Amino acid sequence: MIQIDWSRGVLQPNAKIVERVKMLGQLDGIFADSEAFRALDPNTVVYRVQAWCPVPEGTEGGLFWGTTVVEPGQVGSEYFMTHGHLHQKRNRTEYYGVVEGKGALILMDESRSTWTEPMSPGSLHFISPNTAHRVANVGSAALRFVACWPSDAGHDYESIRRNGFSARLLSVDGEAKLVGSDA
Ligand code: PAN
Ligand code: ZN
Repeated sequence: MIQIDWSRGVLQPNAKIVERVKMLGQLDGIFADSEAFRALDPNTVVYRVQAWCPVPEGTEGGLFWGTTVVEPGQVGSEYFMTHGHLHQKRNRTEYYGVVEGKGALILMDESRSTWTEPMSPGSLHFISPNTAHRVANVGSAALRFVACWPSDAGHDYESIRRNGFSARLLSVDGEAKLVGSDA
């Protein structure tokens, strides 16, 4: 049996959960300010994902469950954020639900139009088909959210690595502001 601590999203037991840790060094090229990026320790943890995958990856009709914890921080004026991806099967959708912290869900549609949804405890987010998604922590404490997605969705990180999103979430005078990067 899997247990979730709803106050923090933590999944147990560890033996049945897959855990991934993303450090800054693995996010090279994702942040705009490469000078600020180089000045930071590449071993800094940016986010962690715990996932429960009750069926094999790629199974049609199954669902995966995951908890992501994004640490607070910035690379220059850009907030710590997840890599971001499209689902390999573009019509596969997803739910995100926030348990703790303050963030922004950054979404981009097929025409490269980018917008954000504010994330705070209790906010629930539906990620539509064909929509790239990434999460930024705009607060000063860890941002914790749970996610549920189809087991055959797959993850396309390459398109984001190549083309990015069309806008970035920057701290401008202490406020989160979406700034177009290739408009
Ligand atoms: C989430 C993400 C998780 C980490 O579970 O995989 O938040 O973000 P990246 O996958 O972009 O590194 C999800 O959207 N699954 O489909
Ligand atoms: Zn996803």
